[in-house]
Amino acid sequence: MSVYNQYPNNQQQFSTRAIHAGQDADPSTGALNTPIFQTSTFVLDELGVNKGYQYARTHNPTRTALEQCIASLENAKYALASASGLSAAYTVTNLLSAGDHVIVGEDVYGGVYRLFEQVLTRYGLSFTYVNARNIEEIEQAINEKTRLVWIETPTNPLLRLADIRTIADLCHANGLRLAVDNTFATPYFQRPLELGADVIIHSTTKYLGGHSDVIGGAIVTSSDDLYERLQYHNNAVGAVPGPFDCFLVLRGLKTLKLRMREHERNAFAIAKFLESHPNVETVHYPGLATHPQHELAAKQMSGFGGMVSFVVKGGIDFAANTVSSTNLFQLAESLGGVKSLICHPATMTHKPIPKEIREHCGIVDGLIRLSPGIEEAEDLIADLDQALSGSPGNQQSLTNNGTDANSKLETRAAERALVQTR
Ligand code: P1T
Repeated sequence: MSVYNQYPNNQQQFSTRAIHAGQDADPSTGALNTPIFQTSTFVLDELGVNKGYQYARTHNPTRTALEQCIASLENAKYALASASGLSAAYTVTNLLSAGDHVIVGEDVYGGVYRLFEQVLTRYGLSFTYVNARNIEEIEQAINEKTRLVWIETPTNPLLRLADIRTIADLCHANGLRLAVDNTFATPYFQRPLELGADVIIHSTTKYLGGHSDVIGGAIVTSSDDLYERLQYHNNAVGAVPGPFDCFLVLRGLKTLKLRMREHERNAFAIAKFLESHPNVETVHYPGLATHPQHELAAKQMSGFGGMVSFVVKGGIDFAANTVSSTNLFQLAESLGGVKSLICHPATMTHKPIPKEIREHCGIVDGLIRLSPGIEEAEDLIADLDQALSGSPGNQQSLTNNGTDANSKLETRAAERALVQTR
């Protein structure tokens, strides 16, 4: 059998696999932990004979260990590690050809929207954005060019759900593939392939890595055909992670279950606190009985995840004031680390989406996204409580009117976008 992607032992429990799958002691030295194989190339035994590795863009043993572990956790046959969540998304779109059409759940991560709209439309792909909570909307968007349906569930940042099994059935009845971004739920809480999805993508930058110290991505499938084509493109395009980054994600996976339980516990406590706060208009958290898709969440997930978002009264001005006033919650993009983060999606993570589309989806200026870490819930709640104090109409804000606050945030975001394009 090839050294690549041996089908892991999926009979064992989740954490056992997180610690052991793909991670036997190193056969050449006995090292308990998978070493960081910091090498670009591998010496042949003789012409045409190698030890399973030839060139590190194609395969690297540290990466193989990570791929086997992620495949095992998703109950999948194969995983491919990628340089980032976006490169994983991009590699999946390499399955398509010019002229193909993709149906996308509308409130996806802003960077995915930017990849689709600003990059891939130039290559002749087209995208239709739908409310993926409504199966009829997906069905109506299918045309003879449609090849793929792309959903996030729960979504970033509104924590909306899509019914994976129902959508997978619709896709398969129409000869389409279903791709699910499982970054928010993680395989600890949701395994989309078991519900009929064809391919999963992850930003391993988030919960899988878990410590906000690495950028990475993964693609997961159980289809031999898809794996072969995805592996071909991963190598041909070359957006692969280095061995140290693979090591960091592999290290993070070992504690995924423990961390996800804590993230969820904190998210739950915070969501309940926010729900009864006088300055909060709406709370989005699938674990709350008031979440419109709470029942679906309970059915297709084994937990409700660690992310919470909420809309403050007072719009942009009070939101700007709140995100600038926390002490433990750090104002930053990204999510899924042990240290709590707070973010203003409209001017940060979802800035690439035009304002009218953002607002149509519900990503309003008063929306704040939280990624609670694994600090103590009572400290996190006290931090939010002091940040939310004051009156939404009359707070000491960054500026004294909402338009100014908005333009200040927009200017900062535009400056950042400029830096990013350099
Ligand atoms: O940042 P990267 O590893 O390339 O992952 C992209 C990505 C893909 N899918 C989802 C659901 C994501 O949330 C992300 C990245 N998101 C952020 C950086 C963020 O702050 O929302």
